[in-house]
Amino acid sequence: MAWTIDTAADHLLAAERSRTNTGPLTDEWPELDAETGYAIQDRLIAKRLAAGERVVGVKLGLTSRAKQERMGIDSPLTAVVTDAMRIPAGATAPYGKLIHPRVEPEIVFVLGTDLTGPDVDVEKALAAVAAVHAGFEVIDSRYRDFRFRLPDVIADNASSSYFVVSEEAFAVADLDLVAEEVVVKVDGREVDRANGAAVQGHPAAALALAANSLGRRGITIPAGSLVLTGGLTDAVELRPESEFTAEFSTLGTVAIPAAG
Ligand code: OOG
Ligand code: MG
Repeated sequence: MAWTIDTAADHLLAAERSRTNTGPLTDEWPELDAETGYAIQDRLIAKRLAAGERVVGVKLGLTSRAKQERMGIDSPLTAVVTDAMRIPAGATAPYGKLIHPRVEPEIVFVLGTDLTGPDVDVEKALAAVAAVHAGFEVIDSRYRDFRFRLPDVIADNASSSYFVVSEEAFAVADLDLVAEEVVVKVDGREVDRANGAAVQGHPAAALALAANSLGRRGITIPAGSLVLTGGLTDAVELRPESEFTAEFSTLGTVAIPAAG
């Protein structure tokens, strides 16, 4: 079968709804490039919006060395987050809807003003930030064994599934975002740690990267958007019988409790 932007978007949405994973698109569509990957991502999001979802922000993927090395891709990417992907702080993950979930700690920004690339630097990015939160992202690739190339993961909206954002908000001026540390624990035992420098040297550099790459596609990140700046550590397999916590040095703790 010859793939099109539309059939690829439908295929990924069907895989998500039916919880059946699939081979990477590039296995059958070797000339698929990043640009067409974004066209598939746009189509997939348009279909989600047509079904009633609302865009609430942007997520970055593969912004840290830990994530890039694990996934074998050294280029960051952007994707879209909707209201349907948000789970309330303190709730467990919707395991019945997930294929092979993993969880990763992220620093999350809320924008106070619009941000438009392509000339955004760290300083401009920080000036647009109204609040900073601790986040935990649940990723769930539609591709078997999380095996994909860059255009595949762009098309699959960067493995988006769910995310949690802490309730408490902090001002940029009250934080050292580069030094901000996170410890990831499973059932109270540390499995990984990193600090804000892990994402592009500075979480606001990740925000600038998102604004600039979206800006090159003519897209502004509007005021009020959430921006998930990317996993600080490698992602950890998410299991219903365990409790997962990301304990940030200043931003506080986000947790995904055991199910049931
Ligand atoms: C791609 C999603 C990456 C992040 O924060 O790096 C991502 C993946 O690892 O499946 O969300
Ligand atoms: Mg992520």
